Amino acid sequence: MLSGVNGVGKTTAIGKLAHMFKEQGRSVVIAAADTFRAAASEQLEIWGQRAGVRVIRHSEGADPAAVVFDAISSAKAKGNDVILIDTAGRLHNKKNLMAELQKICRVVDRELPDADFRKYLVLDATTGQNAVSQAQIFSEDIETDGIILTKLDGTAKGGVVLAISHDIELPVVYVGVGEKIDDLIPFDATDFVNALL
Ligand SMILES: Nc1nc2c(ncn2[C@@H]2O[C@H](COP(=O)(O)OP(=O)(O)OP(=O)(O)O)[C@@H](O)[C@H]2O)c(=O)[nH]1
Ligand SMILES: [Mg+2]
Repeated sequence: MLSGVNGVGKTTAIGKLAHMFKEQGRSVVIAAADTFRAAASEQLEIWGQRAGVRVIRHSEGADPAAVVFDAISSAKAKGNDVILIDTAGRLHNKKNLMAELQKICRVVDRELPDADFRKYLVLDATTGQNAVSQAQIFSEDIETDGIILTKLDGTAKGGVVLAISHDIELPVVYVGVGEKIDDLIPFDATDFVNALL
């Protein structure tokens, strides 16, 4: 499940992850649990087509947790082994939206108690120090397993990674380096530090 504030690159990262898992020979389904923003599901559908992956979607305004429930049922029926959950961009101070994320988590925990459920926070490298406070606040409300740091292809060097791993002790798992489907790479600390130096 990917979460994060508006526009950080969640949906793009879902598309890239779908492609990456497919390349690894996994069978993937995407849950379009951003039912909040107009056209979010359509955007995801395009990524699903590019990656060759099914997208489970409901109409705009539907309960995101219900979308996730359906995606899980569908994955069980079809024998998929990876479910990617896209969520609506939210400001961390919007309590109802955080509650919505927690509800999705409860559905996953209940329906797939043995799953390796990873909750990643997506952060935009170009937002600098603000990303650190986002990570702090999100990880208070949602148990977070790691960070996907996007837009590292721009001017940002991503020095913010050092602050995040130092202050919040969350690992960076993937970095986004562009807008194309294969512009997501697993984070490698040694490579990263060498590039910074
Ligand atoms: N250069 C660059 N652009 C990126 C990267 N990841 C995402 N983007 C761009 O950032 C913009 C927002 O991406 P989305 O994936 O729609 O972001 P989101 O977090 O899903 O946005 P909301 O659902 O509205 O909260 C798009 O124009 C993407 O093409 C990246 O790694 N590098
Ligand atoms: Mg999105």
